[in-house]
Amino acid sequence: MLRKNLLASLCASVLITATVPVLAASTQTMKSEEGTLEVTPIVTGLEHPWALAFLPDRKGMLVTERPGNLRLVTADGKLSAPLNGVPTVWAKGQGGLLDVALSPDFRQDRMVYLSYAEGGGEGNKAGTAVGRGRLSDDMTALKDFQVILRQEPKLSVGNHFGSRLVFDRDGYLFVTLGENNDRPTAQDLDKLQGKVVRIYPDGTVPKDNPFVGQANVRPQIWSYGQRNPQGAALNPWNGTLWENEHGPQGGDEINIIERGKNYGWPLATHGINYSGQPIPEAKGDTAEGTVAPNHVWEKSPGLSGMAFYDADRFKAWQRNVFIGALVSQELIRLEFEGDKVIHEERLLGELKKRIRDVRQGPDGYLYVLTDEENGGLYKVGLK
Ligand SMILES: [Ca+2]
Repeated sequence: MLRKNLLASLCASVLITATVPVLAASTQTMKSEEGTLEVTPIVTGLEHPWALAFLPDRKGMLVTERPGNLRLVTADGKLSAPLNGVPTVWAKGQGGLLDVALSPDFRQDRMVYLSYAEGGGEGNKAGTAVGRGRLSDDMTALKDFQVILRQEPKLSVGNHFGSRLVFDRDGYLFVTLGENNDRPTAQDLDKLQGKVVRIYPDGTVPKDNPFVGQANVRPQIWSYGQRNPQGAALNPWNGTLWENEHGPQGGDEINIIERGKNYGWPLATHGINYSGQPIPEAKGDTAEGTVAPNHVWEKSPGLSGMAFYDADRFKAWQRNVFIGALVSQELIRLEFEGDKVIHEERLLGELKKRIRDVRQGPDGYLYVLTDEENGGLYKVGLK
């Protein structure tokens, strides 16, 4: 009888704890080329998490959830209530709250940058927007949130918003912007669809941007011909901006982004339409005046967040690049000779989850988000 009661109360406590996100302690091990992987869930119960940003001084990290919540995960794995002061997002299809990045001067200004899908277009369409707010001292709210960039006109009915936020070494903010599934816009310089833009942290335009002063051209544009860039990171060894983007059916790409260049979409692509037909505008997998991808996958893994590994903790991973894959449900590890990919390994397939983002933590572990209704944050290292 006693035993039965104990069992019942145990079951009850399990039921209660299972309804709130909790610290999960069970580490899984998986084989990999560089040794045994240790994969530890830090938080579960996240709703379609999209991005994370580490706070300084091991204060934890900010995590976005696509339906519109920004939460704090403390260093010991506690998940906060949604922060106040986050803008209303257009959470449909691929839209919602997307990337999060801290100001390079975060210790002084406490500015948090968000990218997200914003509604309000004609016919209930949406576009990507970027804004910033000051993280309150008690870390429960963003104060005085202001929009600093928006795609206008808004053309998306639910697809291809991008977007990633990357500060370079000089403090310029780069934003990758999807073409809203409206292919020709990626070549239209009077629109911000299908572009990488470069702005000051307050949204104003640097005078040395490549198209400043030209008629009917958006001066924020840094490069064009992008499709749906859902990954980007600054190369820590030389300061260049790397971006990855989804091809259509086939043709996911890594690009090294240079000032004023045309990255080809939809004139040049290794992919075809989902219908099996060629992309109507495509001239082939190359086109004159466009930059070929640095690396291309003929079969699309569904690329998302990207991280360069430059920590000391795991020597075997140094100078590698990691990219989350949504469709193939893996973490891609790439080895390089210079800028050229010479080897690829697929990790975390055992999880069977869409990998949305990967970042290197201050402790040298990788932190990975899974894009699921019950998504998780995992810490990944080598044994
Ligand atoms: Ca391209």
